[in-house]
Amino acid sequence: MCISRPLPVRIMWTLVWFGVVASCLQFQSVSSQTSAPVTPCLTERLTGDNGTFTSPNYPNNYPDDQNCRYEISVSPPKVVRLTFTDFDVEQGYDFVHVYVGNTTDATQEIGKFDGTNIPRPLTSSVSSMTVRFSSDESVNKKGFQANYAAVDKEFADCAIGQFRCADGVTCLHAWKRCDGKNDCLDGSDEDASNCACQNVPRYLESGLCSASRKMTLPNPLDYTLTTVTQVQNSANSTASLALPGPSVTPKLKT
Ligand SMILES: *[C@@H]1O[C@H](CO)[C@@H](O)[C@H](O)[C@H]1NC(C)=O
Ligand SMILES: *[C@@H]1O[C@H](CO)[C@@H](O)[C@H](O)[C@H]1NC(C)=O
Ligand SMILES: *[C@@H]1O[C@H](CO)[C@@H](O)[C@H](O)[C@H]1NC(C)=O
Ligand SMILES: [Ca+2]
Ligand SMILES: [Ca+2]
Repeated sequence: MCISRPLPVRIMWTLVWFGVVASCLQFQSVSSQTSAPVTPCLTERLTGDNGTFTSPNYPNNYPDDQNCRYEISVSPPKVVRLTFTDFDVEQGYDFVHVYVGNTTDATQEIGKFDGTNIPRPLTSSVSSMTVRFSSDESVNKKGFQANYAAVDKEFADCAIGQFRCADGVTCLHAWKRCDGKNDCLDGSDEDASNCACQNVPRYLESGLCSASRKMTLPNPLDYTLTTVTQVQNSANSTASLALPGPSVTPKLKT
């Protein structure tokens, strides 16, 4: 850092200050002369059923100011499974983002990684996945290496009290359904045709409908129940009556 302590004699201090400023300027011009020219990375399209890709220059350090995009697409109905095999990205400044589909829209992001921990394997719910790598204007690391493969989609077996998104792989707390906010990447929890409010007893009201003493079906107690009568007659409904206190979100005895 270009900082000096004050000296007791004022004239000395002034001289030292000019000396420090001059050496700072000199240092800056030297460092800007020696910084490497920026090579922008191109979008890489990966369309085989499996493959490997890396950050630019791997296994040497990646350059500054990168914004690389890797578009992976496999043959439907297969989906993409991504496995990192090496990972070293400047923590807090450079990042690897992973998105479901051929997009870098923030709403489709399923992971954002930096540092030196190898990220967990990630699986897309559709036949495409996009990886983005960004680096800032200083400090470079080795980067990453990753494999991808076309795999069969594994449908989630969501528990009672959960909602399965239309993508078939994501389970949410059922109270996140019809609450006015997109929680499924595909927005299926807010699908208006499934969010009509139904009249139910006060102890069952939830989410978007709670102001009107209504709830949506399938319901947070058991998403296999599709009518209000089924909900009211269910053991879970009876059980929830026995719970203490008012509950905006129906709870289950555990
Ligand atoms: C990758 O694809 C090739 C040819 O498409 C195939 O022979 C190979 O078994 C695949 N490897 C894996 C790990 O799926
Ligand atoms: C992704 O979308 C872009 C723009 O729509 C298109 O040009 C590109 O070919 C797509 N990539 C893949 C792998 O399908
Ligand atoms: C809620 O319903 C599920 C499925 O019908 C059942 O397995 C579970 O035991 C019920 N829970 C309670 C507390 O009754
Ligand atoms: Ca950096
Ligand atoms: Ca929601």
